[in-house]
Amino acid sequence: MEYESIAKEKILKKLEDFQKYDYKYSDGRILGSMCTSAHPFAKKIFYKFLDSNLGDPGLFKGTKAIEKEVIKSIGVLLSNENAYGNVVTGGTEANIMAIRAARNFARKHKNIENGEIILPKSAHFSFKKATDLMNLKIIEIELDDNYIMDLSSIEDNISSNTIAIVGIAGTTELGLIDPIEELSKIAIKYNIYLHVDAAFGGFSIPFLKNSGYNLPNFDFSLKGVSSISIDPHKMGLAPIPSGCILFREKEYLDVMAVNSPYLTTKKQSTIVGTRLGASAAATLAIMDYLGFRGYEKIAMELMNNTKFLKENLIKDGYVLTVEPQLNIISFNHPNIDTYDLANELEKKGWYVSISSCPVSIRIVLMKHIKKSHLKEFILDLREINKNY
Ligand code: 0PR
Repeated sequence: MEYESIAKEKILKKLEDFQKYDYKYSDGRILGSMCTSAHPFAKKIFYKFLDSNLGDPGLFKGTKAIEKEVIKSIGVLLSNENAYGNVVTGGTEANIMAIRAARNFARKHKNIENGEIILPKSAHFSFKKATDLMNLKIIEIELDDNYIMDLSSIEDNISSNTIAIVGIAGTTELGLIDPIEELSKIAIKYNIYLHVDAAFGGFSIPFLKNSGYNLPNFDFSLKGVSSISIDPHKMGLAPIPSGCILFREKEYLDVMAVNSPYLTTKKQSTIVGTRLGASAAATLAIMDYLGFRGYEKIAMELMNNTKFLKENLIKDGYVLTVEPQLNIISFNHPNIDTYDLANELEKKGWYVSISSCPVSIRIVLMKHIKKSHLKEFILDLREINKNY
C-alpha cells in the first residue's frame, strides 16, 4: 500500500470541497455557538507562532514570556495581577486543571483520596469529564427560581470529603452568574477550594460592570476564589484553541507538577505536553490590540443586540425563560413545541441550539450576528408563529 503524493492545487481543491459543508459565522446564521470568527490580526499572529512549543519552554523562552504576559493581563482583568496559570486549549482543559489542583491540594493537606465536588446543575459537562478522569464524585446542587445555584442547600452538602465548590460566571445554557460572593464566604468558612468557571463570562462581565451594568462580583477580589477559567476563544475574539486557567496561589500549580527530567524545564503542571505557543501569542495580540476599551465596546454592542432581540420576541408573543444577564437569550412560544420550532428555524437556515434546563431555544448573541441578521430572524419567527 502506498500513500501517493498529490499536487498542492488538487489538495487545496479537495479540502475546499470539504469546507463547503461547514456553516460560516459570516452568514450570521449560527445562533447557538459561543465561538465566533477570530479577529484577522489575531489569526495572522497565530500563524507566525505555529512552530512554538510551550511544552519545552527552555527552547521557546520568548513564547513562554508571552504566556506569562497573557496570564498577567487577564489577572489584571480579574483583579489579581499576581495570579499564576497557563494558556490552555479551552474551558474543558482549564476546568480539568482546576479540579486536579483542588484534588491534589486536598490529598496533600487534608488526606482526602477520592473526594467530592459541589457544583450547580447548570455546570458545563466538562466537569463530568474531570470527575470521571479523577474518580471524584459530583454533588449536584439544584437551581433556584432564577436558574442560579440554590445557596440554601450548599452547606448541607459539604462533607469531610468535599475538595471543591464550583460556581459559574456565565452559564452555558442561560448565561447567568451564580452567587459567587456568597460561595466565596462559604469557601472561606469551611476552608474549601472555590473554582469559578468564567469560560464564557470572563471576557464580558468585567467590561459590562465597568460601564454600569449591575452584575455580581465573581473574580479574585473575592478572597475565597481559588481559581478561574476564562476563554479567549469565546468572547475574547482569539482563534481556537485558547483558554486560560488562573490560580490565586502558586502552590496549586506545584501540587500538580510532575517531573520532566530530560526537558529544558524539570517540572510540568499542565495536562497537555506539547502545547501551542500560537494560542498565547494570538491571545496577547488581540488583547493588546483591542485593549479593555475595545472589549467594553463589543460587550455593550452585544448587550444592545440582546435587548433588541428580547424586545421583539416579547412583542411577538414569545416568552423568555429568564431575564438575560449576558448576551444569551432563552425563549419558547406558548403554543409551539421547542423542538418543532427549532426544526422550523433550521428549514429557514437558522442554526439555534436547545437548552435542557428548562427546554427552550437558546440564542448566543456573538459578534458575527449583526442587527440585520436579527431583523431577518425576527421576520422568520413571525412567519412561523403565523402558521401555527
Ligand atoms: N465552561 C463553560 C461555562 C462553557 O460554556 C464551556 C463550553 C466550557 C466550559 C468548555 O469550553 P471548551 O468547549 O472550550 O472546552 N461552552 C460551549 C458549549 O458547550 C462550547 C461550544 C462552543 C459549543 C461553540 C458549540 C459551539 O458551536 O455550548
